[in-house]
This record gives sequence, structure tokens and C-alpha cells, in this order.
Amino acid sequence: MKRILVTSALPYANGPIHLGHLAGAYLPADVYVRYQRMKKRDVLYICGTDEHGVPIAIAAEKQSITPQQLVDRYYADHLDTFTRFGMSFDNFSRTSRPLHHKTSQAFFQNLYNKNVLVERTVQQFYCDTCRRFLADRFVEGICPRCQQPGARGDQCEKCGSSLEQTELIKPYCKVCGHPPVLKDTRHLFFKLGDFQSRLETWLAEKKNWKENVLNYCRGWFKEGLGERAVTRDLKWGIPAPAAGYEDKMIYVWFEAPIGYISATKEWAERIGQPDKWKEYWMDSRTKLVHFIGKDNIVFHAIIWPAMIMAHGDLILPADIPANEFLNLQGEKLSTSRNYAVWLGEYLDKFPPDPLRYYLAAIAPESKDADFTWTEFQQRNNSELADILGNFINRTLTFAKRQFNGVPAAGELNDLDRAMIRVLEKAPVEIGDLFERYELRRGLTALMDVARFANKYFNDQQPWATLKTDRSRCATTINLCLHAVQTLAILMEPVLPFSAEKTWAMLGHTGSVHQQSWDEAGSLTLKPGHRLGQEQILFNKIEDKQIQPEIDRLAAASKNQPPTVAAAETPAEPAKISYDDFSRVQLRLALVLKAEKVEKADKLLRLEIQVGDEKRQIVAGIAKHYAPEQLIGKTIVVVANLQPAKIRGLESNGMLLAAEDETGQLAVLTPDRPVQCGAKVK
Ligand code: B3M
Ligand code: ZN
Repeated sequence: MKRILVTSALPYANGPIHLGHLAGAYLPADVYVRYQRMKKRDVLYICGTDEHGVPIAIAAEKQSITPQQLVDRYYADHLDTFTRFGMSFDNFSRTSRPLHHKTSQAFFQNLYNKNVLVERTVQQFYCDTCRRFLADRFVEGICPRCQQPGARGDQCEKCGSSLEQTELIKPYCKVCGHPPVLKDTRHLFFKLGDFQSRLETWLAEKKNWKENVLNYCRGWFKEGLGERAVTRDLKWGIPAPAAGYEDKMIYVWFEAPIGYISATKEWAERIGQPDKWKEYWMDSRTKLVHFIGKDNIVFHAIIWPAMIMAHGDLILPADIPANEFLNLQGEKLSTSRNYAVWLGEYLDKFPPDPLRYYLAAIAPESKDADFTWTEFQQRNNSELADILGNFINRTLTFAKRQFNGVPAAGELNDLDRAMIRVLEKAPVEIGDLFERYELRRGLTALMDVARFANKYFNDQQPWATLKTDRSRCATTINLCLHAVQTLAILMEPVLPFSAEKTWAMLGHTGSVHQQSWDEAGSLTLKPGHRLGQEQILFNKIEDKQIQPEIDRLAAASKNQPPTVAAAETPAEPAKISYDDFSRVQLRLALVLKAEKVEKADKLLRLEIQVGDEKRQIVAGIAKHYAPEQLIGKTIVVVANLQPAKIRGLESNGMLLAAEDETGQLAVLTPDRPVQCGAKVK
């Protein structure tokens, strides 16, 4: 390996950064990069904001601003909070920049010219009120798998299923709330399936990849990789460079990973070597590492590598350390309910290092982790302040007061030699763990060095030997100062701000970031070296500082997830005219046949008679009615509803049922016999 290119998932510029982001794709990458820099490797760290796509367009629309205004705001916000948190990107770019548009269009064209992008006509929802096609998340409805309302057109957040928008039950336009209609439209599709066997072979070699990533991919292979639409009917994005597609945009998940390339190009231009990006993207001796959260696995481990294979000339990712999720105080994080800890708000109240420390200590490496304010406080107070900070401060104070700097070491005893061995071993041991993205264990090993050093200080009793054996005392303090120096270097990746302070307290000029990891355990302090100004490293965090945070989350936890009515349309449903109402044809229908839908435990398939006509409808009422309870019943249906496909079954109409807040559901029936097919008005 000649060089390393590290990326963190490009955060959407539609909301502020929260701790869930940090724990997944950002902090682990920053620690890895900082470590590699001190290993003196050629490493480049790339990120930037993801500024296109439906979520951005929706968020801007909701706030009545342009998408550009929205992304400008959040680009500045992300850059600012990431910087305050100590993220050490070499370039933090943005996908709305012309260089990215150009790079993405060239990539797209490359694939188009190779015929791996093909045209398909599909049925897509169109909103008559908003007069536009509704790209994926612009449609919401009831999830056909778990029956949760508010499922998005591409995915249900509740059960995680990936969906086609036409499968949604009772779909509505996310912007105006009206039910959309199906219309034909053309899109370009990426023939992902053509790459399945190459992908399988490639991934089979990734023996040391995380099991969660490999398993996830195997699942996709088993289902079979089909075709994926790579254009969208949207106004905001990168225009698709293909004849007849000028008014469509490149799908955001197609161009966002190309952002890693554009950001590298931008960096190369900035340092005045515009071709240098090629070293990072075209030389097989470069190790490309994508840090992501688990919800991005398919895009990075399957689709993006397939795009790279199709494109040619570019290297494939060498590793994709995907992290699991971070929960908060025992509950799932939810930005829409404001159940989150926002980085900017955190940094207004607390310093960055304790958060970096705690998030690294509980990093969701192999399973979801839980952030609690109490544990944060406790880890800060009893580990950072009481162990690490205490050892560094007591050593420096003692050395300054009694020796006015670094004393010379004399003869060594067994304990001294043990201390030296610990310092020599530490960079190797911790380095190996960081190399394998094992933050948690790396941090434990680091704290073990501090614990050992603290015990060494206690056992050697320099305050006693000061009076009885000054040379023994000098040896002890000399080694303790070396331990401080070792710790300063080894804590840099996780605790960069405190490492820098410690470095200055040791009386060093220059920056700790420039030190060599491999030399961290060497005994290089010269006797007589003067120490710097003392500073407090870690303050204790008091109950009264975290209580308001706990209270705020407890209150947010009671927030209801916004539904259409609450969030996207005014709380009062808009009044409709009589004409509007008369457009809805309600009719009585007789249930001829009813049966369960296979593998959908909430759905029933009904055959109904409406006047002279027989029809099929699919209804989400299996939890409330056994099929035989419905046969022979007269029900009310919306007769002129656009037909929809639900679980592959055509549903031609919708039955009316009343549901109360407890979830009780009753199908509406006439209270005296009327002919089937009769109009309901
Ligand atoms: N913006 C999704 C996310 O933030 C997406 C990542 C893009 S990485 C190329 O989770
Ligand atoms: Zn609409």
C-alpha cells in the first residue's frame, strides 16, 4: 500500500449534524486518519455536503426557500460544527459545485455510452395539484409490509423495507397531501444485475471485512440485483446528460459517491497539482476506505463498486467499515421528533474532547450503542479527569516544582523497566487496533497506559523519595514525564485538543499532530528541558450541567412523529367544495370472496360486485376481520380511485372503514338493505 484515501459519507445539507452522524461515519474516520498521519503515511481525507436529492428539495419547499439557500446554510453549518469538533478533513467540499456537476455528468455519460444505462418506461405517481411527477420520497403512504403510516416512497423507516412508491397503500403527495395518479414516464436504469457475478467474486475476497457488511451484501445477491433507476423527475440536481433527458436529474445516490472523486480533484487543484487526484483514484496501490453508517451499505458496497467496474480506470474500495447505529438514552434517535443531540448545541456548552472520548469508547462497531448523558459525565469525570488528566497534571506540577524541568534518570529498578516496556509497546498495540478500526479497544489500551502510569507514580512514591533518595525520585519523574509524552502522542487521534495542550505543557514547540507515532514510546526528553505553562486538561462535569439535557430528551421522547396532517398540511384539513366531493364516487359493493394475501399478514384480497361489475380490491384489514366474516357483507367503496398495485395485486377501489385512536376498526355497511352498486352520497 502506497497511500490511503479515506472518505466519510457526505452528510445531506438539510439539517444540522447530530451525534448519530458522528458515531457512525465521522469520528471513527477522523481517528483513523489522524493515526495514519502520525504513522507518516500518505493519507488524504475527503468529505463534503450532499446537496441534491429529494430530501433537500422537500426541506427547502417546507421552509419556503430555494434549495440553494438551504444547502448554503447547512454547508456553512456543517463546516463550522465539524471544525469545532476537530474533524481534520483535507477537503470538505460540496456537491453543488460546478466541478462536481462536470465530473458526475462525465461519469454518467461514460456509462451511458457503454450501454449500461438503458431506457425504461415506468408508471410513476404524478400529483395533479402540484403538477409534477413525484420522485421517491415525494410520495408517502402506508407501508405495505408493516402497515405503518408515513412510509416514504423509497423506504419504510419503521420496518426498513425498501419500497417501490406504487406499493404504498393510500399514497399521498408529501407536499400538498393529495392522492397522486399513475402516469407513464421514461427513466434511465443502471443494469446493476450485469455486475452481480463480478461483485460476488470481488466481495468473496474481502475476508477481513466486517461481517455486517458482507452479510448485508449476501442478502442482496440472494434477491438478485436487477436494474436501478438513475434519473429522477426533479428540478433540483445535476441534469442528466442524455438526449431526451434534459429535464431530468441524475439520481442523487448515483452522483453523491462521485463527490468523493470531485472533492479529491478540487483538493488537487487547490494545492496546485491538478492531476494529483489520479494518484488517489487510479493507482491500485492506493487503499480506498469508505467510512459510513449501516444504512448506506448497499450504495457503497454494491452499487458504487458496480459503477466503478462499469466505468473502468478507477480503483475499488479496499474497505468499508460500516458502523451500526447510536441510540440515545435507550431510544432510537429521531430527527423529526427532535430526539437527538445536535453537535452545535453540544459544543456551545461542552468541550469537544470529552464527547470524542465517550463516542469512541462506545463506538457502535459491531452492534448498536447507547449514548446516555450520565455515562458521558461519568466517563469524563472518572476516566478523563481522574485518570488521564490527573496523571498528566500531577507529573507536570511535581517536575516543575521540584526539578524545574526534566530531571535526569539514574539507575533503573524493575518497576522502572516495566514502565518503559509499557511505553514502548503502547504505540504498536494501540496502532494495530486503530489500523483495524477498533476504536473501542484502542481507547481501552490507551487508558491502560494511563492507569499503569498512575499506579507507577503511586508505587514509586516520589513525594517520599524526594527526601530520602533524590536520584530515585528524579528517575521516577523522568519516566513519568516520558509517559506524559507518550500519552500526548497516542491520545492525539481521539483527543486532539487535549493532546495539543499536553504537548505545550511539556514545553515543546510545534504541534503534536506532526509527531511520529512509532517514536511515541521513545525516551527522548533531554535532562534540563524546561516545561511549559500548566493548564487544566479536563474539567469535571456536574449534575446540574447534564440534567437539562436529560430533561430535554425526556420531553422530546414524548413528541409524536409528524404525520401528514401535522407536518405537511395545515392542522385544520382544508375545506373542500361540494364539487370536489362529488368527484369521489362512493358506491355499495357486495363482498363475493375474501382471502388472506400470502406473506402479508395485514392484507385481505376481496372480490366485490359493484352493480354489474366484478372487481378486486386489496385492503389492510386482515388484523381486524377474518375473511369469512366479510363474505356476503355489503360495504362502501370508493369506486373511481386510480387502480394501484399492492403486493403485486391490482386493487381497484378502496373500502371505507372507521378507525378510532385505540386502533379499533369497523368496516362501514348500510343499516338497511339497499341494492349493491347504489351510490353513496
Ligand atoms: N447523504 C446519506 C446519508 O447522509 C447520504 C450519504 C452520501 S455518501 C456518498 O446518510
Ligand atoms: Zn401535491
